[in-house]
Amino acid sequence: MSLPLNLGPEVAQARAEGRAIVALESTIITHGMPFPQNVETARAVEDGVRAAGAVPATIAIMGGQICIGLTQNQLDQLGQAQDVAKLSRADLAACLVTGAMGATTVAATMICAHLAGIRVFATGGIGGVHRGAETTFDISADLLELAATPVTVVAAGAKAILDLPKTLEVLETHGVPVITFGQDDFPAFWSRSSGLASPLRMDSAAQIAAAHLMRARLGLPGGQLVANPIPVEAEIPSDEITPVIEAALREAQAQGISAKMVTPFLLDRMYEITQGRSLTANISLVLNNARLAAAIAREMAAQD
Ligand code: PSU
Ligand code: MN
Repeated sequence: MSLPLNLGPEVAQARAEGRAIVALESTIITHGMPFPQNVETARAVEDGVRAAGAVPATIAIMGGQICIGLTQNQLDQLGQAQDVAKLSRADLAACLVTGAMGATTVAATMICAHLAGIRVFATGGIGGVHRGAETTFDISADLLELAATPVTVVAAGAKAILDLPKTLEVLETHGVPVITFGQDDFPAFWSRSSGLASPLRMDSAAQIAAAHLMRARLGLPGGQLVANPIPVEAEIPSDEITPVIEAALREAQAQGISAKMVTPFLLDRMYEITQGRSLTANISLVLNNARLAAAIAREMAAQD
């Protein structure tokens, strides 16, 4: 049986021509931002990839197919649908078999991108080790996917709703290169610095692309995490965001939020507490990541 892979026309053409393609996830659309900003942002991010000379491929599961590159209609449908499944590695096959609509997380997007031969992926923030993981065991499957699947993921670091030191430790254990772009400190999503040193630093897209290709030559499985700091003008300093994070975490605990609902719950509460400012920052950093990912994808296409 063939793969249930459905390439959008723009992606199919780019693939035939060997052009640079950047994968984009869909959980950020269904579970990360409210409508209509989710759909507007998804379109702006796609345009940002095009303006930087690559082709965007937003990935989601629709009608029993892995859709690589959504039409405007599909994007609208996804952005407004209720009860879309949040898919990680564990849920992907089941969703394809049942025909339900599913949004791909970082982990699932990496798997689908790799099946389609796409090596670079831009998002906002990755999942990680949650605070209190020593009792809940809540560690995102995104981390293990980075260890297994050869896709370079550009994110603005990880949110400080997570336990960032433990997140870096788990990445280290599993052999995932964590490369911060243009600075020594690992960024913390809304803030440019987490106060933690980044394991690696690179200052050019060409080097990041070369490092990805070198890992493949060495026979090392897995991808790379590229941490791209939020633009200065969009940053929310950590002394402002920390109390908001703590309030959201307290509410999650009081309401017994667990498993897959933890990240969406926290994002939604932070949006409300900051009166939308967390979303404005989120949109700005995703656009910034899309541009860097496009530059890396172009370098990779040029180097091989
Ligand atoms: N972090 C964010 N925004 C997001 C997500 C994470 O700042 O939208 C989404 C991504 O799709 C990520 C997923 O892959 O949440 C991680 O979920 P979990 O923690 O349940 O693994
Ligand atoms: Mn989790």
